[in-house]
Amino acid sequence: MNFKQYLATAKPSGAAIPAGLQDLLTAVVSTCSTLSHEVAQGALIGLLGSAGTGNVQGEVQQKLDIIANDLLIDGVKGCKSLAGLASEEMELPVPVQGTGDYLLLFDPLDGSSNIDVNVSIGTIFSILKKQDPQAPLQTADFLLSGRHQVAAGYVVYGPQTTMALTLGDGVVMFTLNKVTGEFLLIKDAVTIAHSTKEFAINMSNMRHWADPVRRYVEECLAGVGGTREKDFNMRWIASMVADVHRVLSRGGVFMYPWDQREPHKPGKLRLMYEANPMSFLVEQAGGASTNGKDIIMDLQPTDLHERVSVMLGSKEEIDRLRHYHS
Ligand code: P6P
Repeated sequence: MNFKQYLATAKPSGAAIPAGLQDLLTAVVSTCSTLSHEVAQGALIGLLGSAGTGNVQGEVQQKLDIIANDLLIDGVKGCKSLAGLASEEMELPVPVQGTGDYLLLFDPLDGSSNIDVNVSIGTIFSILKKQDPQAPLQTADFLLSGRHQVAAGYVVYGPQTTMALTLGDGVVMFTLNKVTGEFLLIKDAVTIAHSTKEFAINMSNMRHWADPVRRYVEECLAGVGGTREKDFNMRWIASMVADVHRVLSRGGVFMYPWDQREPHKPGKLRLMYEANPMSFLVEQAGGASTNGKDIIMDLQPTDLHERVSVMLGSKEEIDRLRHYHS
């Protein structure tokens, strides 16, 4: 089954996918197919390296960051149901139709520091239902908790170009057939095992972590020699899409927690277009996602680009982390 057939036949929670949402998802996924081709060309078409500019986050933008952002804006501008969009790469939201049922948020190319070393990167997207479709677009329209998402997903540009998607009724995965340009269904009920032996975190930050995170990781490292009933393995790709794809594919825990390097910031990752869409996918696959104390999708945002501490994945481990934070 290809993506178009899936959209036409799927009935998440018993109802057909609204035509406006089908149109928007088709535009996003089609753009990601184009982006997959651009990413794969890399140096061949002069797309590696820095663009020499910075984004609203104060980060150096890679050439592909800007290309991905522009491709996504151009790809969805014709969607009649899309009131507006917001991107990691832009300070303010962009009106599309101004009115309409949906709001699109995205990190156009997450992990872009990995572009120049040929490591998997990806696009993360979240779709919110606009509370008052007929009212003119305002930034405040986007400030909804993750519970208001009607769809979320990512496309990882790796050895395969694979998409994970949830419409609120489980998680499905598609892989791009680069000959036909079609995304074909590969998994229709993605689940995360409640237990795992694998965790992902940037260990070089260990001395900066809060005590509950340090305790959890030290116990994982000690394994059966300590308080845990098993030994653990560690992974860190430094590309959230790739790390979360591994968690969705074989279980595990992904952590980018608050640390004291920038104590005034709650974390590194962004709530609206990184943590919330990934948390929606993880919860829909039977996992859990927390900032340590709260469930991430329950958080009420106050700023479009606010950051959050993120710990997500296999439920038993996330429950343990929440207990250590209580
Ligand atoms: P660090 C990529 O820049 C990113 O935002 C996430 O994709 C990734 O998980 C994290 O930062 C990696 O951060 O500090 O390990 O380089």
